[in-house]
Amino acid sequence: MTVKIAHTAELQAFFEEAAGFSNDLGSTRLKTIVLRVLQDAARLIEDLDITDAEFWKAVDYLNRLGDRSEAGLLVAGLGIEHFLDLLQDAKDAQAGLSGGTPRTIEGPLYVAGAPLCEGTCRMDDGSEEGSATVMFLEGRVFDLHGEPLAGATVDLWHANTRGTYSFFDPSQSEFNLRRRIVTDAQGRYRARSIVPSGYGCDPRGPTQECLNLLGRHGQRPAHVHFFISAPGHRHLTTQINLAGDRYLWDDFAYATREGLVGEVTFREDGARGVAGRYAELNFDFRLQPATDAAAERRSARPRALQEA
Ligand code: MBD
Ligand code: FE
Repeated sequence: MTVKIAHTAELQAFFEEAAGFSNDLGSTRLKTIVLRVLQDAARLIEDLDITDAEFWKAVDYLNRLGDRSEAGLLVAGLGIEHFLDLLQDAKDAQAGLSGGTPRTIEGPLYVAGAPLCEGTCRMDDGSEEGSATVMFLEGRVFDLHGEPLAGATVDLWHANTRGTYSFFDPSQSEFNLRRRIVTDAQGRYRARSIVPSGYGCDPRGPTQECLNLLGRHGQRPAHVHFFISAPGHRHLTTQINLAGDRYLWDDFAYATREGLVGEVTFREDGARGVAGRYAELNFDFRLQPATDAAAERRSARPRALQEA
């Protein structure tokens, strides 16, 4: 027989006390959120007959997840970060905001403050020369009328040939494969970089441990992340996911969306001063107008090396 007590007045009063509602200090917003977490956790425990062993295993899991700084990875892998995009899309639809390049998740691996350059730059430090394929990534930033946006900031980051990111992979040089490019008078950005590989969760990490128990892999297709911003326009967080990757539509983080698939063309014509095979990836972005000043900026999510 299942015993249920979480709904009783006595328990509700107890959770309100635990959430700080019997004092007038602290944050009302946080109290409201914590009360809901306590109520929902209690219901989950009684509804699913969570055993003591299961409960304490979950507590231990959270400790291990934090020890490895994988909380941001787990929320991506469980599709919660994608859910936030779907929710924002639905809010936009209701508010009549539409058009432009689709948003998709930021993921947990952005680092603020990458080198700034005008119009064009090289993103890789040359350390994978010989093993990596050179990639010329370029495109333009437009508004919804098709007018090019000069002076837009294209803040982009991607993995190396092993699927790892500088800063989080301490073997890479500072800001390797991370740049901020200001678009030229034609709204154009150009980068010389290398073709990235897809990311895979650490097979011994707590996120993959959970995914294994869900019968799931922890792989992402090769991709490039972008923050695009321009005065008067709405900040865009998005990615290009590369066509032809076996994980393109089987992304453990659910970031691939229609309109965000990039076609890589491989050439071997000696043009662009590269000996041998190189890649080209062209991708344009379209920004919505900003409805207020806050819409021009990225969210205040905590990030690595946030600028002052
Ligand atoms: C990544 O590179 C990434 O983009 C996401 C969303 C999750 C883990 C690694
Ligand atoms: Fe990524």
